[in-house]
Amino acid sequence: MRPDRSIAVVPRPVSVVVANDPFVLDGSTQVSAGGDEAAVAGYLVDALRASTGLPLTATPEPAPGVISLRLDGDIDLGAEGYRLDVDRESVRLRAREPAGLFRGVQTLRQLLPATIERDTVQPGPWQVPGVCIVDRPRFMWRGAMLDVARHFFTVDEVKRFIDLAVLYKINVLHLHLTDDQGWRIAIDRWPELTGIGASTEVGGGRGGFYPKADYTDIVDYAGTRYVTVVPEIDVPGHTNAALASYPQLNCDGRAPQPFTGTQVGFSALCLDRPSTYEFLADVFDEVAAITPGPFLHVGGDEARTVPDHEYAAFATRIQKIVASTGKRAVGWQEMAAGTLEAGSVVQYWNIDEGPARLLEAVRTGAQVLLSPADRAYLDMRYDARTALGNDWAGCVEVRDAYEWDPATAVDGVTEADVIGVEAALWTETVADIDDVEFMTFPRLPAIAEVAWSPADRREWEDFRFRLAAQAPRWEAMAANFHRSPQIPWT
Ligand code: NGO
Repeated sequence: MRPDRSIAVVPRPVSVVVANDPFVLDGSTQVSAGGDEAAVAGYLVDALRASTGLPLTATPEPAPGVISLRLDGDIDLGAEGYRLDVDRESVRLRAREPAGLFRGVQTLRQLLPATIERDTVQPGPWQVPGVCIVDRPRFMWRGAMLDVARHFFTVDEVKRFIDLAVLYKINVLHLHLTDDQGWRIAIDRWPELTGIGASTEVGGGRGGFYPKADYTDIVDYAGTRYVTVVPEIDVPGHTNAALASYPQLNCDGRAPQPFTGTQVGFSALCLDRPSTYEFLADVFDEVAAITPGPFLHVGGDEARTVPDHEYAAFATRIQKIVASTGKRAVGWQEMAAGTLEAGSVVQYWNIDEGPARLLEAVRTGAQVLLSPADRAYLDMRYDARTALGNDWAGCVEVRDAYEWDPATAVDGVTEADVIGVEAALWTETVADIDDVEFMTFPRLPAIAEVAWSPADRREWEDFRFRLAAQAPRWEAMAANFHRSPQIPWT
């Protein structure tokens, strides 16, 4: 494969041909879009205005010297595919759905000079190479998980995380909302979950939670970027914060102390008390009501104190509770011990467990979401010198995050069984947004390309150079990142 380093787009598009003269934005450039395209056009204008200082506006009129966005039913590239044609006269972006236009806008951003990402006026020139790009994702689920339970992150920080992720065409934000150290989402019928359960975090900090309006704010913001929020309420293990809030969830009827350490596997809801199921029905009902997306994540990982047969029965039952809210259940791979509902998604993470349960899950029709910890866990150290992070799955450098294929990651699980790929940032050691960015970049773009680009378009030597070209963009956005020695940064 001959690397075309002049077109440094990540994830690599399905097809790129450089055929024409470049387009240059100037004072007469307009953005043309109809009513159905207006939202994405507005986003594009906002993205271009601050740094170019150009008087760009979105107009419904086709005009010369134009960037045009058009929905077009004949663009047969799926719900997120797009076609981008650039020549000296115009930039034409077409897609069947607004989400496709939005993904195409991210490509356009990356074709412009990195200074386009600054928030003050820059000199230009604002040249877009004369390309014809045809593009569509390999997998429909291209996720990023943020653990807001071990350390709490504010609404603005979560929005920042979304904004950085969408540049790489991530389309799912999985929020790990509850764990031993904190319960982060308000539940009206169980107010102490946040009254008590949200009051701390790892290391003993003040914690925090999202009132429903804040959660809705995040969901709406994600929606304007065609990102689906998948909320996770982790049960029956990882529940010390809930157990500390309500004595009746404990088998001995006594609430434990809040937990600010980092051990896992010690807590579990009392599975033979009726109050536990009232609690679960209320919680999933309230979370479903404020979640427009089709999925609720039930966790299910590491319930080490629950006997196997009780766990299996619970895994079956919790999926029924989710189904009764009209949503599809997602669970960590342990959930496959239960009987899987049609439409359930099993999230693979634990590389130390053999494939048997996953294979059984796909035989019964479940789909697999891939987050193998030695590839897709953003909380693993990059190398032995990384100050932050865990290392139970080894060190995960950029190349490890990049060089694997979803169709062969688990023996016997084929491409058709895979719904997608998700990078997971656990935050035991990640305390603020600078840390989040450091662990996320540059590995999230690597995972994003695994999830988006066709296997035969992915090649490490080529990726290294395209990834290096992202650094000036992160610098322009004041985003922290790890200067991996594997990447030829300039
Ligand atoms: C495990 C565990 C999490 C930890 C994480 C750290 C899963 C699914 N459960 O992954 O609680 O935070 O490892 O890497």
